[in-house]
Amino acid sequence: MSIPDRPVPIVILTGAGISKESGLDTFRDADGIWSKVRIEDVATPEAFHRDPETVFEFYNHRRAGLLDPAIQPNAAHKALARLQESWPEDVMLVTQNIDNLHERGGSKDVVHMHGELLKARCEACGNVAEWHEDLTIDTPCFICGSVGTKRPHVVWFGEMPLHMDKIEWALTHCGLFVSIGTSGNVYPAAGFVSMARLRGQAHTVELNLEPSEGSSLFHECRHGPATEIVPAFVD
Ligand code: BV8
Repeated sequence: MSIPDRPVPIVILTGAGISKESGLDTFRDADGIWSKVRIEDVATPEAFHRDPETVFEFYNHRRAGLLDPAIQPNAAHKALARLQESWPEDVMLVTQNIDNLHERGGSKDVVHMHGELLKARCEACGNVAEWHEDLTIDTPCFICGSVGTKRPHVVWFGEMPLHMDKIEWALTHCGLFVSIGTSGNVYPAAGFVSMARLRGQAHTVELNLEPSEGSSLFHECRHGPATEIVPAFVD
């Protein structure tokens, strides 16, 4: 694995493509999630305000799907966990994904910049808790007791991604930035490669099934299924 000789953190960004071979849909592939529902109807604060039931149903369906025992971490998730084990202080794993397959594959301290499907948040008290059941508008907050204030702990379009200060710091100090399984369509994640190159002089690598929107911005691109190219890159 081409790691610069400077002892600086490695930053990895993953997207839906790393979970595809585990059985979870991507978003922008031909059969992707956004080919079945519109972002404006299910993944914006306006949609939630206008029609919470539809938004709850969208995430309840995905949550139940993720909890299906057939959905398991794959060789790519496990390879990244091995990498973290080899470089415990030097790897920051940032994911756009809201699934928990990195954790179940053995990764620690996963930075979920778009939130987590198996967590719910109370807008009244801010409490974030593990949540594996269906959410409805009537689900009370078991911390403050408010009703009508629970939502999926997910970052919608138009909302600020989580942990951006920590991510931007790592990008400006890393020697290696690796982007895995993302189409490079969604910002600010799609801009991370430029941030790593311009402010951090990192070596940048894209591991994806096919060239992404931002492929030309990377020093190195390897294309193929994540379960093949990620272990090959890590090991
Ligand atoms: C924000 C959670 C500002 C929900 C998601 C410029 C700068 C800043 C913002 C913008 C900007 N331009 C536009 C924006 C607004 C917007 C945006 O980027 N819109 C896009 C559509 C143009 N961004 C935002 O709104 C973000 N917020 O900027 O806030 C702000 C500032 C101050 C104050 C307040 C706010 C928030 C974006 C987060 C939205 N939430 N996820 C949920 O999951 O339901 S994003 C959504 O796209 C997905 O959830 C996913 O996380 C994300 C990225 O998708 P990918 O992971 O890349 O998936 P995709 O299907 O696209 O690609 C899969 C790839 O895998 C493909 O390339 C495929 O080839 C590959 N693949 C397939 N199979 C395999 C494979 N690779 C390997 N192996 C395989 N087997």
